Amino acid sequence: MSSDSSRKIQVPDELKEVLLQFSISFLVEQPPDVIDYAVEYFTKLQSERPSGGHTDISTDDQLSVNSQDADAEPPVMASSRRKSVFAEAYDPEADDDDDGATAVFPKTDEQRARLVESVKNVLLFRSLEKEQMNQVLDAMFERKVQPGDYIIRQGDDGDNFYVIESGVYKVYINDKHINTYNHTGLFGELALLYNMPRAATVQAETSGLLWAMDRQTFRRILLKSAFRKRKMYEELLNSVPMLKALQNYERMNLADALVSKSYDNGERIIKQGDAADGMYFIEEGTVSVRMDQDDAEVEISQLGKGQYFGELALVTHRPRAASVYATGGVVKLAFLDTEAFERIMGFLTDVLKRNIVIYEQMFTDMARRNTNL
Ligand code: 1OR
Ligand code: 1OR
Repeated sequence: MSSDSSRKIQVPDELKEVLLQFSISFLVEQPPDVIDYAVEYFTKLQSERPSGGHTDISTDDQLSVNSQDADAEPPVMASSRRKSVFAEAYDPEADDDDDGATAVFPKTDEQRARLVESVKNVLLFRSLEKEQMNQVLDAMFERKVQPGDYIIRQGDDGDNFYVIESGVYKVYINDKHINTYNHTGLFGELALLYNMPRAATVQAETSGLLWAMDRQTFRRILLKSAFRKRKMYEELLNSVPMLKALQNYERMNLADALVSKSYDNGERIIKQGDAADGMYFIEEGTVSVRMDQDDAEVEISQLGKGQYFGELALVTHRPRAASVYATGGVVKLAFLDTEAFERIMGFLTDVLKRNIVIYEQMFTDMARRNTNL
């Protein structure tokens, strides 16, 4: 090492911070082109800083996070944001982070039962085979937390992924509160999935209990399946206008929750009057929406690729308002169950409720036409 300290290049803290924030933003957004993204990112940064002032990272909105509390409705995404929600350039198949070892943490029956209960609603685990699920359960270990404990710090390397058994956890980006977990959910998956620094800080608000899984096990068992699924639904989720109101992060969670279903020509997908169990997005093909009228069914609408149905009963908590049939060949749908719908799309219900007004208006028009006949 040189003893001549005057020749050492000083890296300003501001430069480090700006580059770190840029990298996090880039990795969360996963845009197709780094240069285009950098131009857009730094232009936005420049336009937002106070005139004549220097960049104040701690108060800037680096990740397009709205300053409002996360409990409020999230911002609608600016149109300049990239279409791609998912990691296009990053190929997990080529990324071999696998040292072959799977940790096993022995558990009592009581612990295992609690763990099974905690992971029941983890969307990321949905596409796992039974054997993989058992490996996941073996590999998870308990971590007790106290109020104020930092579980994850923004910018750190990713070590573990966490599933919440109990406790309240607050999420911060650049010291701004952006999300809260209340006794359920998971966090810490982003850094491990995308091989990037932690995108946010997670701090325990109360005492609680977490189930953790180390990075190697997470990547070995979950990486490829989670990636395939997110990639598979990318185009579909980008093509649904209503979902533009979701943040990238939420759209990724939505992809984890979807289940593919196929219906043959003529097959009934939804029956009017039934209780609802979820909603559908159309991946391929068309469906016919029909309503009972006297003793017959009347077609009231046809829907195609990128459109959705079955949301009405979920929003109104009423039985299905119409029947829906597959038409014109095989129809491929992505199904979102009620529980996941409420968790992910809860705040979109205002958007969805606007449809009800349209449906009701059409219903009134139709009834009026019928009585005039
Ligand atoms: P991680 O490994 O990056 C921090 O470590 C964790 O905070 C992250 O994984 C997520 O599990 C969790 N954006 C990014 N990370 C979030 C967000 C989030 N919410 C929770 N985490 N949001 C989007 C902000 C632009 C909030 C969405 C409501
Ligand atoms: P659901 O959960 O009630 C049937 O199950 C679905 O058909 C419904 O959600 C909507 O997603 C979809 N009126 C009611 N439901 C409709 C309509 C509709 N169109 C599609 N669905 N109208 C047609 C509006 C173009 C009004 C008819 C008078």
